[in-house]
Amino acid sequence: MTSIHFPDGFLWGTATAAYQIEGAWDEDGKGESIWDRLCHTPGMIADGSTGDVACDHYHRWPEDVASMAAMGVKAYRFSIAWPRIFPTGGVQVEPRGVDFYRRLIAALREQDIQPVVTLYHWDLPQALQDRGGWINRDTALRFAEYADFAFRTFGNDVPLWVTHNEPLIAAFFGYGNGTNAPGLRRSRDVLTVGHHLLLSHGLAVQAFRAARLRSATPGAPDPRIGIVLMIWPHHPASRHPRDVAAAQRSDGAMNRLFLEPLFHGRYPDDMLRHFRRRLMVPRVAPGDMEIIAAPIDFLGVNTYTRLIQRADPRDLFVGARQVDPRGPTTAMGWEIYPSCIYEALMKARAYTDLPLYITESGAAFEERIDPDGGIADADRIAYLRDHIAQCRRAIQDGVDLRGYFVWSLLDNFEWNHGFSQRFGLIFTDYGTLKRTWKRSAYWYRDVIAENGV
Ligand code: GCO
Repeated sequence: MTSIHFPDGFLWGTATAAYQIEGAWDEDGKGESIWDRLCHTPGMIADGSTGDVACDHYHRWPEDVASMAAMGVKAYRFSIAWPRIFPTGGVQVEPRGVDFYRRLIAALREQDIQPVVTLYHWDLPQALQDRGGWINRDTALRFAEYADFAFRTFGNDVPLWVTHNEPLIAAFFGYGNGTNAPGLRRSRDVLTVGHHLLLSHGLAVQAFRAARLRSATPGAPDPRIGIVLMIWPHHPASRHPRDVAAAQRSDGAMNRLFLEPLFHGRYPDDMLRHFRRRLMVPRVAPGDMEIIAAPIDFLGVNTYTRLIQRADPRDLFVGARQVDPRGPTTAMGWEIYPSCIYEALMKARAYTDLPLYITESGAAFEERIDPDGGIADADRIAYLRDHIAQCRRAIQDGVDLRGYFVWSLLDNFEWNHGFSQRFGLIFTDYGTLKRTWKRSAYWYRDVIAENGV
C-alpha cells in the first residue's frame, strides 16, 4: 500500500449529531423534539430504543472532547439541538441550553479542535411540528431566527457553520416514507417540505451575512457558512434504457433536486415534470429560488456507498427500485464501494468550485471485543483507508477538498435502527456508557499525525 499524503492544513475530523449522542432529552428546560416524539411512539424504532439517554454526551462531553484531543482531531462536527435553545420553537430562549453549547465550543477551542456546527440535524421543536412543521412556510422563518440567534451567540467561535444536514432525508424520510420524524406519509407535500428546508437555508445565509462575523482566533479566516448534502452515486442495474432512466430519476430525486436549486437557482426540469405527474409540486413563492441560491462558502458532502437502481413502476416516488449490492457490505447492508466518494466529489464539483468537505464517511460493522478487551475493527480500518484514498484521488484530479470527517466519533443512536448499528471509532457500552477506543481510533490518530494513510 503506497502512502497517501494530504495538503497541509487538511481538516481531519469526526462527526456526530445532537439527538444521536446527547441524551438528557428533557433536561435543563430542553423542549420536546420531533425525534423525542417519534421514539416515544411504540413501533417506530427497530429495537424499541430512544435517544432519551443515548451516549449521555450532555453530561460526558468533557471525556469525549478529551478523546478527540488525544486522537489529535482537528475539527469536530456536531449539531445544536434547536429545542435546547428555543424549547417551544418561539422566542423564549433557554439559557441552560445556550450554556451547554458555549462550554462545549470553548472546550473544543482550548484543545485546538475547530467546532463545525450543524444548525439542523433533523430535531425540530415539536411545538413547531404541531403547527405544521416544514409543510408550514413559517417554520423557515423560525429557523432563520434560530440561526440568527446562534450566529450572534456562538458565531465568532465557530469557523464552519452548516445550516442543514441532508434536507433530502428530512423531507423524503420524514414526510414521504415516514421512517424518520415526524413519521408522516404525505407524499404530495414532500417537495414543499424540501423547498421550505432550502428556503430556510437561504434565509439563514442572509442572517449569517448580516451578522458580519469575525473570527475569534487571531489570524484565522472569518467564519464561513455552507450546507451538507447526501450525495451518493446512482448506477443503473443494466444498460437497458428503462434502468438507465430509473437511475437518472433517483439521482434526480436524491442529488440534483438539492444541488440545482442551491447552485443554479432552479429545480431540475426532468424531476419537476416527473413529480408533477404524481401531483407532487413544491409550493414556490416569487423570489424563493433567488433566496435559496444565495452564495455560500463551502459544500459538505456525506457519502457512504452507491445505489444500483432498476426500473420499477410500483415505486411511488421515482419509479425505481434499489437492487442488491454487488459486493461486500457493511452491517447496514450498504455496499462497500470506495469510489462512491470520488464520484460524489466529482459530481459536486460539476456544480460548484467552492471548497468541499467530506462531512460524513464511515461504516457500521458487528463489533467483537477481543480477549484483551480491545476491539479489532479491521474492517472499519480497511473501509476508512480505502475511502480516504479516494479523497486523495479526487484532490489529484483537481477537487478542492479541505477535510474529511469520520462518521462517527462514537457508537450512537442510529435513528430508526436504534442502537443496533455501530459506526463509532469509539465503542459505546449502552449499559454503562463506558467508552472504549476501537483499533480504528488508534489508526485514525496515526492518520491525522501523518496527514495521510
Ligand atoms: C445521515 C446522518 C447520520 C447517520 C449516518 C449513518 O447522514 O444519515 O447524518 O445521522 O447516522 O449517516 O447512517
